[in-house]
Formats: sequence, structure tokens, C-alpha cells
Amino acid sequence: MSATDRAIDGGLSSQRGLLIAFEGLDQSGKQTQAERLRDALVAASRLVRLLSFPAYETAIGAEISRALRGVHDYSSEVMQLLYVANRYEHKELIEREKARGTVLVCDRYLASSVAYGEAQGLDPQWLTDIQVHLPQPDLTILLDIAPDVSAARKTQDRDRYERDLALLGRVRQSYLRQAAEGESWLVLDASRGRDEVAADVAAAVGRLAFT
Ligand code: ATM
Repeated sequence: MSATDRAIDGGLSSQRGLLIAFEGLDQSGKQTQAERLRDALVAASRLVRLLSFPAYETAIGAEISRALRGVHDYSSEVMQLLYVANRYEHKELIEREKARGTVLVCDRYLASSVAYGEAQGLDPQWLTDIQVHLPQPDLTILLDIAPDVSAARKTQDRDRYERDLALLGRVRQSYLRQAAEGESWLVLDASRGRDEVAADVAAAVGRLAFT
């Protein structure tokens, strides 16, 4: 058993349901870390469900996909309302799974709307308020990288957000502010190798289950 698996195994024997969100810029490793955490939890015999937002398979998700492809042009306010509604579509599922002891691991969640919305000039308090009736995360893990690291990791097929380094800088600042003001945040330097980051994630998730 690896050190990562031991940290998870020792920490999660209580079978408490948890909601864990990964946040960060594109190319920060959210999907990789979410999948590694899922694998470590499954190895420790936990029920795990991986969710990714936007969740494109719903009606609202399909509309978000159309908007991101430029089929429809919505204001930034409407876009964030769609992202938020897309999470409310999953509210019952999250509550039900958490109640039966599942660890829900999300690739993006509430803080994405605050970060991207705030970076586009929206009121972060409004973006927080409209999400208060969603299940709140037990832990939000910010995989922090600088915009130029994000850009260097993906040089092709970048969308218009990904090319706008100033916007990405504001997204990062919003995330860091939310982490500093929030209660259940962990900020990790995600410019490091994926194994180092995964070890920190496992240690934090293991600790969480003891408290
Ligand atoms: P993904 O690249 O993670 O699928 O997300 C698509 C875009 O949606 C992403 N933009 N870029 N780059 C971040 C943005 N987004 C929001 O603005 N608010 C949200 O709530 C979510 C989940 C995503």
C-alpha cells in the first residue's frame, strides 16, 4: 500500500459522506487529481462518485455547451446563472449520495462561478448568495498555478478565456481571496509534479475524515 493509500485508508474508515471540490485554472490538474483521489478512495473501499461541472449531459448543460461553442451569445450574468442552475440540477443527487456515505469528488463547483464571474466584473456576493441552497463543500482544494503556467501547459486549441492572461490573473486572485476568507479551503502549489500534489491531497482528505 502506498503512502497515499495509507493516508486515505487510515482517515476514511468512518464512512462519512463528503463533498470535495477541486478548483483552479484550466491545466492546473483538476481532472487528474480528482481521478487519483477517486482511485485512492476506491482502493480504500469507499463509495465514490466523480462529478464534473459544467455537467454537459443535462438540458442546461447542453445549453452551456452551445454557448461555449458560440451558438448562442449570453451575457456573463446569464452564463453564471446557467452554471449555477446546472449545479442545482444535481442538488438532490449530491444530497442523496452524501447521506449514504459516498465521497463526492467534483471537478469545479461553487467557487468557479464566483471566480470566473468576479473576473468578468460580476458581484461575488451575489454569486455566493445564489448558491447558498446548494450542498456546501466539506473541502475545496485550490490547485493554484499562475496564468502563464496554464498557458504554457496548453499551447493549442485554447478557447477565448484561456488566451486572456489578464482575465485568468483575475480568476486566480478571486480564488485566492475566496480561499483566504473561506473556512474549508486548501491551497496547493500545483506547479509541482502530480505525485507531490496527490500526496498533499490524500493527507488533507485523510485528516478531514477524522474531525
Ligand atoms: P471546463 O473547461 O472546466 O469544462 O469549463 C468551461 C468553462 O466554464 C471554463 N472556462 N474556461 N477556461 C470555466 C467556466 N465556468 C464558469 O465560468 N463557471 C462555472 O461555474 C463553471 C463550472 C465553469
